[in-house]
Amino acid sequence: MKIRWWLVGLCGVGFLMSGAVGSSFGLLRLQYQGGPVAEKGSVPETFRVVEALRLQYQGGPVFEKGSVSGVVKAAGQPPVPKPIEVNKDQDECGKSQPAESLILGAGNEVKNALIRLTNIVKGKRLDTATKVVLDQAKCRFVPQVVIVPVGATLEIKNSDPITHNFRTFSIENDPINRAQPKNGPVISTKFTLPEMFKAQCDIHKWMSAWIVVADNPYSAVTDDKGQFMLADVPPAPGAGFYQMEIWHEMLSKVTKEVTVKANADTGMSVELKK
Ligand SMILES: [Cu+2]
Repeated sequence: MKIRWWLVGLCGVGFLMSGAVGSSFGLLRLQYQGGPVAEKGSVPETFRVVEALRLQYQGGPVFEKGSVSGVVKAAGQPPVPKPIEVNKDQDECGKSQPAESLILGAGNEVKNALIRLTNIVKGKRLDTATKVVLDQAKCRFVPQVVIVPVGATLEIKNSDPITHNFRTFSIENDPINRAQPKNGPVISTKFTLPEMFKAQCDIHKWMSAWIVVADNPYSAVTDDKGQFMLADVPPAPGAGFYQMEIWHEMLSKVTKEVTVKANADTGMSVELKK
């Protein structure tokens, strides 16, 4: 990605001069100015600068820890996709595969919803040394939604005795499009910019996953009971609140304000509409 470094530098000076990190981030977000766009691309330059500023999340020790936990449910009775007929490699993949685009529990609990705090700028360290594994096993991606910190390693494995072709649809990060034969080497990669994008196998069309490249450590994916937990969250500065985004590929995206208290859990109940 091309960054106007002088512009980033200019914003950086303003950033440093405006005091506390939290308040200056909020101030900068308010300073968006609409007008003619001289260089038009798929992502406007202004957005790119804001994305660059988002990387200024500061990790360190958290002395006053709270947490946010809860359950995500689907409203009403959204239609659950039918199993997908398998037309390739049936010996390994079976005759059908369950559709993973919407998995609901008995009480409409949503599996694989993404929860993240979007405006937190200070908290625990982002673990950039970690290795996150995305496996292709029994002709499915495991997990189906995977969170990878910016700069951390994603290892894409193939545990099946057949060939898969791993392909991503990223824009900010370099896309990947590589065949991965059985017993083939692990594809090891790093993503440098926060972004959420789809991945798929070109050979087996039902295989898809979402990769979430996170620039702060406060994101989670719901389990098969629809539950999530964000741990070690410091209370928002100035008795404020955080923006919590809840997203699922087939349902609505919801943003909620969440207040975090030291040594306490904040319970959230989230309903996503179709
Ligand atoms: Cu495949």
